[in-house]
Amino acid sequence: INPVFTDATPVSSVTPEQQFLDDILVGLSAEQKFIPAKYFYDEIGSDLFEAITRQPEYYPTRTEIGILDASGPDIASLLPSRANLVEFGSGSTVKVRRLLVHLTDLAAYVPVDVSENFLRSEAETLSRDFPQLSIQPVAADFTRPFTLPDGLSDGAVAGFFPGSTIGNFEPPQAAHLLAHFGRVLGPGASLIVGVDLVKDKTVLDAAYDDAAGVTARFNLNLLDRINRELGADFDRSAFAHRAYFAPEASRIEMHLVSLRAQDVSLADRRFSFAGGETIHTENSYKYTIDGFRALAAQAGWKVAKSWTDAERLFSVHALTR
Ligand code: AVJ
Repeated sequence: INPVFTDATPVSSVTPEQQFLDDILVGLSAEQKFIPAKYFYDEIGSDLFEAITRQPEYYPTRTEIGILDASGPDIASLLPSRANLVEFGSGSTVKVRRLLVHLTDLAAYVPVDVSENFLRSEAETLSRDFPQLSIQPVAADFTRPFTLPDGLSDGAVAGFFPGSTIGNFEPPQAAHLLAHFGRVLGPGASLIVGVDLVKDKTVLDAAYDDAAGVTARFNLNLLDRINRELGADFDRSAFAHRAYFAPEASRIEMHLVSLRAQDVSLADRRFSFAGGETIHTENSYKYTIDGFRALAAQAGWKVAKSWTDAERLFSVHALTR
């Protein structure tokens, strides 16, 4: 299975390496230093994220899977027959498999991901387990305009955006992204979205600072990655992981804290850190069910149905246009 390259994304003249360097230089030059969260996911970072999802404190993944298993028949009945399912940022196929067992008359599954190799290998294993399903991967950045493959059935199109990835965007950007999904999917589309919920601060803090230190390694891997790929000289032992729920913004913030005053060199530049100064590495917004429904409405979607677990830890929403 070869991924289709979307032609709607303009060919950019900067290489991914150049873009990575530019983004890090911009982030380290800011008053509050920051690194875009998308850079967590090199090969080591992706493995560490998988390990995070197995930590007892990290409830989102297993809770969302439980909701998908329970609501699967309901979701299947909401989708029109012979629908095409488009997953934004498909990554591993663990979650969509839980839906696919219920969506037995799906016309095609369209995984969309920037990582072409991963996309191809995941599509191949999936096609072994669902031999009747037409799988049509698209190698694209889902935040940018792209076109769906030619030759999808005339059936309606449904989007799938699990994992509370929506929480990594500032709420106005999250609304823009939901509206963008509506344009990509077209008129009459549905969208199934997984959204993490606001809850007790101690539960949230623990989920992003597990006792085994896996999330800490995930966060610190950013510095190793910058050293490896861009030739910087970060001393990772001089930084510490910090993650906490900030209730005013309703978000988890992750930072790397400089444990002493120090300088770091990168591309002939030096960046100074005061002791205690931080690099902001991630935001993970948490919504109430009504708060997320309002955001979806703002982006032009109607909320068909919302599901949660018994402890109200996580939510899944079916939206329609
Ligand atoms: C799956 C990207 C939404 O915010 O919970 C997990 C990433 N960061 N632990 C999340 C993450 C630290 C995760 N997302």
